[in-house]
Amino acid sequence: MNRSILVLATVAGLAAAFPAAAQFAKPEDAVKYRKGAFTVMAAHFGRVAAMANGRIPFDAKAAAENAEIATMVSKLPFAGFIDGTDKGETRAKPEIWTEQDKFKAAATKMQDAMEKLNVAAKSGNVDTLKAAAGTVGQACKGCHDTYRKE
Ligand code: ASC
Repeated sequence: MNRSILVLATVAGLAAAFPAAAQFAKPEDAVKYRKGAFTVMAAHFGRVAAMANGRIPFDAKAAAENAEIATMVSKLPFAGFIDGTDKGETRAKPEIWTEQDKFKAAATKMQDAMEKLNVAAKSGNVDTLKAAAGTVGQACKGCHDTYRKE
């Protein structure tokens, strides 16, 4: 591998490893980024939740794959809640910026619950998965109730 490719690969690797360092040219880009991340997370968590609820048949491999993606993506959206992104095409409430510690704690709660879901999904035990999915769902809802407009 030549040197500049190596440098590029390193930079790309760091950017992927530290999503909090995501950069946005305009506030709208940060809003789009976080919405996109929430959309992807919801799609993959939704498949796991549907299995946990019995809405679709349980498939251990699909559960594990989707939980893995949802867990990874759960790290991303919060980098998009930068200053100046409380307006425009967003349902984010101003409390996100006036009580940042609480918002961060709520985000961490969801991310921790997602990590547990990921472990549960790998276990292949549907009852463990059910409990873990319930905890994730509560964390999602808790944040929506407090920090998302209708
Ligand atoms: C989901 C999803 C959410 C949460 C929430 C839980 O699957 O997309 O936003 O669960 O509905 O109450």
